[in-house]
Amino acid sequence: QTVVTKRNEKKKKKTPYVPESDNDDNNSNDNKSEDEVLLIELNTDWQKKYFGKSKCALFPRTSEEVSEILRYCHENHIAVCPQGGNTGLVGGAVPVFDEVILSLKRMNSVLSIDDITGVCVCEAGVVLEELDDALMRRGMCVPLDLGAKGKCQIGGNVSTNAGGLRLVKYGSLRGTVLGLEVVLADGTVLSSLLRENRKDNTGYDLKQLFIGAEGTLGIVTKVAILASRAPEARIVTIFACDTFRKVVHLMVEVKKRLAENLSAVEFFDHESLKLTVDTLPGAKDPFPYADDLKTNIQFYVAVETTVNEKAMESRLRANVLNFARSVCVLAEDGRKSRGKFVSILQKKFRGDEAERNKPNLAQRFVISENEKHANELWNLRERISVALKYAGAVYKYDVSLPTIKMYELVERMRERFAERRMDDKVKVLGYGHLGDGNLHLNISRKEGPCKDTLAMIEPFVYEYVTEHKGSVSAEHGLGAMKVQELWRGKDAEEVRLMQRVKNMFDPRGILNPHKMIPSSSPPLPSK
Ligand code: FAD
Ligand code: 2HG
Ligand code: ZN
Repeated sequence: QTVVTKRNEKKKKKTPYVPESDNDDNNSNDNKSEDEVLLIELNTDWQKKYFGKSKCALFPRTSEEVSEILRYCHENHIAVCPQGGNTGLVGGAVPVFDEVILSLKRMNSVLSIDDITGVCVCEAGVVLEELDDALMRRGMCVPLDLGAKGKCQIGGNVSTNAGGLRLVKYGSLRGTVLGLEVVLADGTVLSSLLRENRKDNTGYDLKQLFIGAEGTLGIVTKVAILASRAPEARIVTIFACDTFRKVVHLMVEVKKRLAENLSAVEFFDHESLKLTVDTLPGAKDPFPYADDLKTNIQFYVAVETTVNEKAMESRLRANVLNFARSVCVLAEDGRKSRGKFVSILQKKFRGDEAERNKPNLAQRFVISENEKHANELWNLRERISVALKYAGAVYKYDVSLPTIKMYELVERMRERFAERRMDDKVKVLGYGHLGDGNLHLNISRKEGPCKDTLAMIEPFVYEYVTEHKGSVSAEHGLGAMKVQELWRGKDAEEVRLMQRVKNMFDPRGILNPHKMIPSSSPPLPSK
């Protein structure tokens, strides 16, 4: 096999807004040795919400080393916590107690890229952005993109079945991951699952069990993934809407009319935009004059469209512009002077019959002028969770709901806080993957964590989601945060089957204990 990148090759960090280490408040570490500081880092999750107490972290370089570690731990009943980039948001990648941390960071080689089939084979510890760079050099890209790309690893992505921003285009990793190498709890290396065929209908598709297993069934050591053709140009458009109903109808129109070029359709509310603009340097309100016009903008829809050939960019731009003008009350905004902007508005207001009859799903829109501008606009959505990192204690919920009902949960949450006069202490933000019916509800409290706040949120959120036939974890997994929530919304029989699967693969329960699979029976219903 061709080794496309050398192990541990140093790369320039390209996504600076995902903090590489959690050192921003490490003054108290002054008297600690390097190893102690590293252990603290490895025991702490990205949000600084979950803290393990492990005294041992191992950094294997090969599958054989992973196998030796697991064989030893299995024989000696030692618990292991697999760790990728440690960007997970549900406390899955840090120990609960003193489990051995098994970090994949040194297994970071891209092993082969097949120009004919587009299949790429790599070790699990390759950082997503570096894998993308390696593929880009061959005109391809990873069929997955998320805000943590500068730090998360492909093995972590597979183990969480990460969804991300482009699922609308590429589908789930369950479709694009073609094979895996996995080391089982007793040290057995399962290499035969590392297949590169697109089609294989022989027996049960066992690799699927490890996708989204959050390290509870085995350690993913290699991944074979079907790369996509890299687009040569992209256009990002942000629409501003006044109601969530219009947001949803706009999404339906986008999917219908821009389908061929659509790569993402996301949304965020005004509270999210405000926090991002107030917190992150360089983030700007895309509609700075909206207030002057007394428009009631509450929501933003971010649409990303791409073309595979640069030559097609102008045609794409014309299509997107046509679409945007046909659904918008007013003309596009842009980085224009106030004078010019007003004159465009006046022209539009004079509109003809067709103008008056259009659906008016959006109030305004802004379309990217070039790649730099596209990035600026896209960051307003992609970086919301980074802005939240600076907003005090944050309670995160990642749920699936029927799209049309999705935002009601955010409104209900705000009402609950208002009823108890707690609304001045918290910010309730709603954003997410509109095209996939995936809401990110985030509640931040500047003054830090508080039991009363948590009691207002849980179990209400989980009950609401279950009642509406949603999912309590759309894409982040269950980790330690939601391990007991598996009972909710799933039949007890289904959970028991999962417990049996876990028991079969890991009879001694050494792999990521206390995560994802609850060990007990369902909680008794509260009276
Ligand atoms: P880790 O956090 O290290 O681990 C996650 C889980 O997988 C843990 O249970 C761990 O034990 C297990 N694990 C890790 N590596 C392995 C392995 N090789 N073998 C077996 N088990 C393993 N998630 C989304 O789905 N969509 C998003 O859009 C998204 N955006 C994000 C944006 C930001 C800024 C941040 C901080 C996070 C975001 N996430 C998102 C969450 C997170 O990035 C993903 O869950 C990601 O897939 C985790 O990868 P990781 O390498 O960091 O895994
Ligand atoms: C995103 O889509 C991530 O930005 C993070 O999944 C969501 O921080 C969150 O709640
Ligand atoms: Zn997400």
